[in-house]
Amino acid sequence: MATIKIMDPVTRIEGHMKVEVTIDTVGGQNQVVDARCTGTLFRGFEILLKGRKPIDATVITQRICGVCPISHGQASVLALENTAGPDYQPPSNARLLRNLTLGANFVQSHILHFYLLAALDYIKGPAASPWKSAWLDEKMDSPDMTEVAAHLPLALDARRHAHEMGAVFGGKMPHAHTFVPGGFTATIGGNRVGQFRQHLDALIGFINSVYIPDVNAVAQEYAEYFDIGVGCRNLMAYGVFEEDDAGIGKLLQRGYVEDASSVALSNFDSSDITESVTYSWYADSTDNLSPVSGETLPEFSQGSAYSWLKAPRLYGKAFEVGPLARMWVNGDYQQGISVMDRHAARAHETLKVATAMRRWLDELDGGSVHDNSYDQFAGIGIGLTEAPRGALGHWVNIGDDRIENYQVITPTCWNASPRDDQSVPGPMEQALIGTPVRNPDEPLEVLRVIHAFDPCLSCAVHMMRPDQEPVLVHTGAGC
Ligand code: NFE
Repeated sequence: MATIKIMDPVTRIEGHMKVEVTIDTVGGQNQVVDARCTGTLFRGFEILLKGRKPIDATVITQRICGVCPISHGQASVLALENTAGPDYQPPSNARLLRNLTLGANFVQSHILHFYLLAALDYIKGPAASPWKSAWLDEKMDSPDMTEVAAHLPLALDARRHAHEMGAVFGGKMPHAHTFVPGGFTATIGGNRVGQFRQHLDALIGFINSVYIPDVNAVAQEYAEYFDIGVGCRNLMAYGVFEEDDAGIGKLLQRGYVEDASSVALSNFDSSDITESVTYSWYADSTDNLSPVSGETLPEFSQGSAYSWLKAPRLYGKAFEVGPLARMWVNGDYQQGISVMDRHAARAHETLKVATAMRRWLDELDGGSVHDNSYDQFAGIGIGLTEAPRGALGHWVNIGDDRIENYQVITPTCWNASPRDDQSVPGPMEQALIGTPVRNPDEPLEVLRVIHAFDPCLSCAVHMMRPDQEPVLVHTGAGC
């Protein structure tokens, strides 16, 4: 008989998510046969940006999240600059300083994810908060997993290096105040380049000698997870880390693949994206709008809707985004799509970005960091970039020097989306279906699938209804 299990909230993710799975016996084995992911809070940043000065968008949207704020800063400056036309270019130094600060944010986020959010599904942490992990299976006691566990304090130190590195040109972390349309406001004077390089050298040492070997060790011990959590097999990236001032060449290219094709196509733009709200708590009139004309009209009701996340679709189809999608589209990692492939691709991306940062430091010169001819722009602007968790887009419409409309589609909206108007489940829901479960009363394998996506519901949705108490339902230790 089928069992329905609800995890609310799912722990060791950022933000608040409920996951409901139906478990049944298939071919003599318990497995997930249906899944629903729910963003339980409403974000609303789109509404509070209306009527603001355009330049405020960069400050305000960074507050969407403390883990990937630099990506929101980058997306907002790209959107604002795009209102001046597709050819607008800030100075080269601004491009490099943005790359370096965003790169620092990627590195800290990926290290945070593996050691603090995901690894504890495979290793036994010290018996003290915040490490304490549930006992999931006997493999956690293996010598290799015990060695990974011993590296947790090193990861904390590495993450501190990454945050301090980001603050060198960001002014502070997590929310930098040096990202502005027209350029950047930090200079490369003093010993900033030297300080940045010191942190970077330490981090590259950690990534090479600890992080990648630890991911490899977990992947070897839990090799069955190369076959679990496959999902929709469609992968998409907007691309990030501009390598030229025109913003065309990127360290990680734009593109998409369907059905895990090895050849990525890049001939899409944001007009090919729509957001379905058939299963989301938004007005039906906003169904399948392009974000250029998107609206945020919350309408909480029961009906068939079950999430505050909308369901973004490219060409009407669900696409997974994130490090694996980026590395796949770029041709850097195409070994497979699964729980372990997501961890492996993320670790290899960390090294690729950190290595490129050395080159961007060398490319900085004594030229300007800001285009002083920059003026307030008007009209529609689109900023497409990547956050650590995947493709991030900001869409702005400016009239009379005020924001008339602002739309944000975050990576977690792509990955943790509910069903769309065709009732097709979102990428994470698809990845959960088929997951083998040892004990249906404690479906802890489900957590490993969810954590591999590194969802951030803070980015996706935010505000709660103050008239209701949060409900905590857990299926067992670790959930
Ligand atoms: Ni709150 Fe974020 C990233 C963005 S996820 S972490 O990475 O945008 O949706």
